[in-house]
Amino acid sequence: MRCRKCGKKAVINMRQHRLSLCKQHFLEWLPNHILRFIKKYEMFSEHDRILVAVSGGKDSLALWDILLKLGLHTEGLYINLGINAETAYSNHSMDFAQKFADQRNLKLHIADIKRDYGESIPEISIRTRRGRDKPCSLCGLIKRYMMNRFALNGQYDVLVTAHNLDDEAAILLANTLDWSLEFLARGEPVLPSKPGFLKKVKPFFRTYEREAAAYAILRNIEYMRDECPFSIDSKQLYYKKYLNEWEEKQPGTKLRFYLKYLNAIAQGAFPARQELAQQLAQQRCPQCGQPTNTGSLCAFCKLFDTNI
Ligand code: Q46
Ligand code: ZN
Ligand code: ZN
Repeated sequence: MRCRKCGKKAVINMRQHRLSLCKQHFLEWLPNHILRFIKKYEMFSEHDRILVAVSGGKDSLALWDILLKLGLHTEGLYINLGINAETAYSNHSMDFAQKFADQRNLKLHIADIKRDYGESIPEISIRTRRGRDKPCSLCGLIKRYMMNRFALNGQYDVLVTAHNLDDEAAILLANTLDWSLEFLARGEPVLPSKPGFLKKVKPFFRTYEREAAAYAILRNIEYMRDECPFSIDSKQLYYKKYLNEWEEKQPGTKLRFYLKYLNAIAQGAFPARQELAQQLAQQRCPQCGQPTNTGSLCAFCKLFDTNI
């Protein structure tokens, strides 16, 4: 396997692009590839204040590194979820994110669910009896809320997350199997700002997980390799496994699946989206002021409501 650009030994073969590259050309190619789609989808420009959600894992640190390389003005946000029993997963992940930021003189903000709201994710999960063995949907809700609030309060222009193509394809598969129209209506890589919500973008939406991992390793980025203890046997990993099998037989399956879905959205496949946006704009949570479609406390504030 030889690099298509220089003929040296290739370090990665991206079968979906029919492209093999050596270390030097891959490290040049990936940031340019990302930049091309940042521009095409009008995610942000060099004038914007960008908040990058970092987990300490390979994807978010590789993406932060690339945004830095592209000369963009970024700050990071790490959310400590308090998943610290046995493996100290949250605290270790935070150390990797902090080290990355310190080495490059970057600003990393730390939000901490236990410090700010009094309980960790596992504790909230036990008290509310929501997903005690697998608090992932609760965790997702809390992360989305905290990221959005922090980004709005800090008056950033855009919130960036490092969801890669493997994540997006697995989420899409899960939502399609459930015909979950509400989630299918908002799976695009750019969610424009609307009242109470900052613009949210996913620059890695066309980047395979193995490309992000290769980039992190080749750039010698130190990242958290352990997975969250709650991810074991998660549905998302299960769907990723199947998608990888299909990808192996037919290179480009994941990319095609997700891009065709974006085409379907563009053709108006999920009109529920407009109605939902209007409902959200009209109603506010009496506790925190965030938009909600329930007419009462938002889903986040409900978690801490002692009247329930
Ligand atoms: S951190 Fe949270 Fe993930 Fe852990 S509890 Fe589940 S959702 S697996 S990305
Ligand atoms: Zn080369
Ligand atoms: Zn609220």
